[in-house]
Amino acid sequence: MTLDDSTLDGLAEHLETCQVQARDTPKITDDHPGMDWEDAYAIQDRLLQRKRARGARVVGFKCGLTSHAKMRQMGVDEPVFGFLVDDFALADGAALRMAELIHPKVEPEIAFVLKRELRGPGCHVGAVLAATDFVLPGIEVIDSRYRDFKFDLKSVIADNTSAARFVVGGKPAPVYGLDLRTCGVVLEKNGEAVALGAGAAVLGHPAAAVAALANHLGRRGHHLPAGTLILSGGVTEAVAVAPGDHVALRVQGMGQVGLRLV
Ligand code: 0L1
Ligand code: MG
Repeated sequence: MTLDDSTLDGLAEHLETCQVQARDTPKITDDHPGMDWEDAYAIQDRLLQRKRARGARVVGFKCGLTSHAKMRQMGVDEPVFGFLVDDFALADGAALRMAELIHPKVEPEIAFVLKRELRGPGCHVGAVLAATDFVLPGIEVIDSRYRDFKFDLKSVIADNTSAARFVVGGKPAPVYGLDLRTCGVVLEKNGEAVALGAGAAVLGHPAAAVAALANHLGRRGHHLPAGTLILSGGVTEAVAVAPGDHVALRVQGMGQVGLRLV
């Protein structure tokens, strides 16, 4: 750790204010270039404490930067992780008000819901599949608080990995009988397919991202309880949206889920 408590608190407050007021900021490492990984996750923890103090409840976690292409682009070799609270959840087909956000983008993801807890270190794809109740399509709405999505990795971790909203739905499916690597994913905007991929784009297998999350939490003394929802990471690049857009995600064997932007 390089930052003291009051600096960590101040940065968490600053990022949350940007989120609540839907205004952007230069990345925080501009003023704190010596910030380390522990500082970054400590700011994220403080962001969560602030939300909890106002009544928000943790409903799950997200994995970010899970595609090898995006990791190479960012010069990193492991994903980043964030939390999901109930305030972020939208109903299938709901209207998302753009005025509440800065510059949202949507990502097509495969979501997991656990029937048994997962604890790292030592978690692996097999353990994740054994602990999974079902998988289902999920659209993550990311909204970096950083101006023009310009950030480095430590800044983005502090900003809860750009988490803003999410919707899950479709036809939840048990993992037995599904090959999540070859499972096709189609993201449509206004009826047109704008991003296509398969589950293997996420670390070779989406369950590998969930295992990496369990191992990350294990190193920090936490675990994933039964019932946790996990967004395993974008299968394709993120897609920008505008008011009037309708976004639908179809995932092979799991039905579809959608959002309207107003
Ligand atoms: O969920 C994600 O993969 C996004 C991680 C943060 C980086 C970004 O805002 O693009
Ligand atoms: Mg994502």
